[in-house]
Amino acid sequence: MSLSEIEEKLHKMESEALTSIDEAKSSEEVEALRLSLLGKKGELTNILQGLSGLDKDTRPIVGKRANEIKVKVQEALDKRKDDVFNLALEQKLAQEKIDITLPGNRLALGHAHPLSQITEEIIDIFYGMGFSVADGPEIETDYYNFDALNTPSDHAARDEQDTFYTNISPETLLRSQTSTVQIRVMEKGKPPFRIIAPGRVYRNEEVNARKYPLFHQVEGLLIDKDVTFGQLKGTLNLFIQRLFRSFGKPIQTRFRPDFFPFTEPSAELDALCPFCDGKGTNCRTCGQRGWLELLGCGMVDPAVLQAVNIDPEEYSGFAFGMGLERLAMLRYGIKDIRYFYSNHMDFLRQF
Ligand code: 2NM
Repeated sequence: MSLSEIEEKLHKMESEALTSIDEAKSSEEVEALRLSLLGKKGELTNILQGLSGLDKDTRPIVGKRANEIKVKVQEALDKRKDDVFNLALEQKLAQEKIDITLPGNRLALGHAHPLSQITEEIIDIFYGMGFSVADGPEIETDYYNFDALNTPSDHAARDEQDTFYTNISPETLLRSQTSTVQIRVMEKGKPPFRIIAPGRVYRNEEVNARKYPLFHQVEGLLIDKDVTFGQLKGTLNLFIQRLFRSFGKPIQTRFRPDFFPFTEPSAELDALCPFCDGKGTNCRTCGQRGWLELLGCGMVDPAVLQAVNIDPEEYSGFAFGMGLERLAMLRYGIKDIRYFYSNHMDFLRQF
């Protein structure tokens, strides 16, 4: 073979190699080409190995040219490998494109139970008037539930028909009011006191739309020097305005005489029915009465103060108690107390 024939063969080999490299579609194809072009049995290796058979003048020219091709092919292989990699990546990215404007999967978010919500609101309102929160046990003794609260031994509330006694001991019961907490606080501390006691209470009652053997109360207590019934009225009237501010109008209140063993005098706080504005006609909420009974209250009986070693000559105070289910039913327009304990999502989601 003449030099020019060899050179032509090399040129052809080079352009064929570069073309096939350019046409490789994957890194596997590129690696297969690397092996067939540059490997031990590759075409170029063959030529470079055959150099010794060439004459002295041709050998360096062919050798130089073959080495040039080897470097070119190596570079082309490396470049193609990068290119197919980037191409594959681009294709993958295009295929797996994410539409970030699609709505996501919403996590179901819970919220506080309506009874917890109204408890928090009531606590907030009394915080604003300087009260703090106290709590105590739900399993009580008849001393804290009745005796210390000036409840006579023959009082109807003590009856098993009304109160749940336990088999722990004859005097152990489920508290029927959270005033037990007030007694415990007064026993331990020194006046003045300004506390509210929210919590569960238990009364042995048949279930209906308005009654349930377990319900929730907030009871309040203020003990100081020279406390007046006027302060009681002012405090509770302001509380009612704030609790029912969602009605968007002032709520007219009135105090009617009532009786509790632990207060004297005692009163019932009524609100003019905000649903019928006191007219009563066809009003289901106030049962045609025009007034809603909201809570009980009064001046703490001196006998209660004596039971916790507070001198009634030096200190006086007022107390009040309210049922949360009843207030929540009025506030949110709930028709049946059993909804609070049914755990139906359709009910709970409304609050
Ligand atoms: C009520 C009504 C009136 C009351 C009394 C006391 C205590 F401990 F000071 F004697 N705590 N709560 C009270 C007074 C509760 O609930 C209708």
